Amino acid sequence: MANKTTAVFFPFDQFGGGGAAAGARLLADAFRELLDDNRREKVATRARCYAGKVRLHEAAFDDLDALQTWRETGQELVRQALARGDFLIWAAGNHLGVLPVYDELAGRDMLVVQLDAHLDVYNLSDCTKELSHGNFVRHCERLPPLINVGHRELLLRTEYVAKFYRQTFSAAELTIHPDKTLAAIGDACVQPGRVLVDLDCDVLDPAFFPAVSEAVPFGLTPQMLLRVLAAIGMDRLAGLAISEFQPARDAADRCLETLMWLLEHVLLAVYER
Ligand SMILES: [Mn+2]
Repeated sequence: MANKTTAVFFPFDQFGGGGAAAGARLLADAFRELLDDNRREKVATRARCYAGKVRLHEAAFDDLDALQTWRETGQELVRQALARGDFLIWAAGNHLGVLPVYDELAGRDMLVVQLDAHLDVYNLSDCTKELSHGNFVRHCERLPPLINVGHRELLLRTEYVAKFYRQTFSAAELTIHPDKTLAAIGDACVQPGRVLVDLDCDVLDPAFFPAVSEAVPFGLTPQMLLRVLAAIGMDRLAGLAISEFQPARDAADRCLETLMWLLEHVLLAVYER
């Protein structure tokens, strides 16, 4: 069981997916409210298993200095959390805001399972060559071992994708052959090190989660997302990153509630294991 949890809210959303910083800030508010509610509750609830165990850190990017050093600042926050042996919750703005986590995990004994509609290695004619939320995996000097689950890619060729990803499991494979694909995901996660799950919200189908900037049809249901997490194995989980939540496109806080439910579910799984 993890000693403590470091929950970092990292509202960075430059270079694609602008507006997702508000998502990270909204999650920070909701998360703080959750911890406060738990503290006030006099009846013994399951939430007591993580009471007093969560450190919350909210980064801010409201001046040029903070923006210029975003990557180093982020990496240092991840390094400190891992050095303490904490479980890591990383709520970024856009997906690029998870890059500091990748930077720090490269060279460590940890696998990243990326749940994302996109393989963020786009080099197509209409894509910027500069660092963006859609190509940042190409820009890593060193990458942690990477697996994608839930992509809807129909253009990039297998040999190109294989330069960056150890394995990929598309949303279509998961839908057509769920049991076989879930078993293969579980097999891919059997390794000496632990696993960080990197959830880009657009892995979910837009019918369930419309609050993203780059929605793609034929996505995962929230129920399938739970099955994927179970297949990875909660006992292997070292952290959860969340990104690309665009609250301006949410409807009656449905997507916010989806993410908060997931965070509570993961905290319970970590501290009740
Ligand atoms: Mn994406």
